Amino acid sequence: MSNAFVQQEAVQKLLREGAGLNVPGGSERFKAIVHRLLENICTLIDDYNVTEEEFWHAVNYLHELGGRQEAALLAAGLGLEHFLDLRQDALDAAAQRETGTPRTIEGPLYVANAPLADGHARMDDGTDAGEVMWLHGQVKDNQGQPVANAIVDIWHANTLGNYSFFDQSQSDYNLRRRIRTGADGRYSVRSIMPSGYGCPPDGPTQKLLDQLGRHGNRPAHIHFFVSAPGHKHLTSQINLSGDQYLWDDFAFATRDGLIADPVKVSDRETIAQRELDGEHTEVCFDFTLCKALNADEEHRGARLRAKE
Ligand code: MBD
Ligand code: FE
Repeated sequence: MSNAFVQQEAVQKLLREGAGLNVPGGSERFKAIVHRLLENICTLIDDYNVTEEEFWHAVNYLHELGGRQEAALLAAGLGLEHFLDLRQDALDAAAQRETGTPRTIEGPLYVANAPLADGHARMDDGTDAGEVMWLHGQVKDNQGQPVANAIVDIWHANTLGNYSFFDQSQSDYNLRRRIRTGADGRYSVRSIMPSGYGCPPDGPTQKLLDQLGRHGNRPAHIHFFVSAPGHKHLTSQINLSGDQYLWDDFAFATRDGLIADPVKVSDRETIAQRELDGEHTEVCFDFTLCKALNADEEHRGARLRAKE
């Protein structure tokens, strides 16, 4: 710590007392973390000569963030959620674990318990005149063998970049489905092509991004949770190639190995087979799951989620 003021005994005593280090009770780990946080904030204030006006502006910003339920959105936008992925990747590499499909951030817009279907489902309610998307693929293990009884939990935005539940104009669970794979490990859905997402322009996240000279846009993407007995839970997304924000995602989720190329389908036999009316866009993406080392790894980590 470079700053002399924060090092003064009276300040150090205040930080210890603020974090409850001088009293019994509470959690040792939590106390240590809060102590570090307080010291970091005080050092920052001192190093940058943060004014009292700026300090209370920041406090009020937290109120705004909570009031608009955007704390998790900001965590994604500041790259903190991606940092957690990079850190898990590094831990996996250090443990020389096998790699499967890359992980990438969940984001703040998941809703639990979407309708569950075997093998195939239609995801859209038919009210959005978006281009029909036929999304399909196979869940495999590290030996390339199909994984049966995998749950592929899929969610994506509509043509306005909005997600059902958070966008109350959409029907319940629109563009949200869970598909259970059969012996062939395959999943397929009929849906509509999603558009990219943009942060609420009047919200606190965008307000902060503006001050950083950054935009708040994401490329068109589709989220997945993929889980199966004996396999490590995967949280990931695919990005659709051709999007102007493909490598300029405000949430830093784009990764090599997670880009799918949409293909126009006009073959009449394929159209008939899929019981579609005509030309549509096909998106194919396979997943490779790693073996779980314990039962915990089979499930997604705890996090406050809608309807869970
Ligand atoms: C999204 O759709 C999203 O996936 C993330 C991470 C942040 C905001 C909107
Ligand atoms: Fe998203």
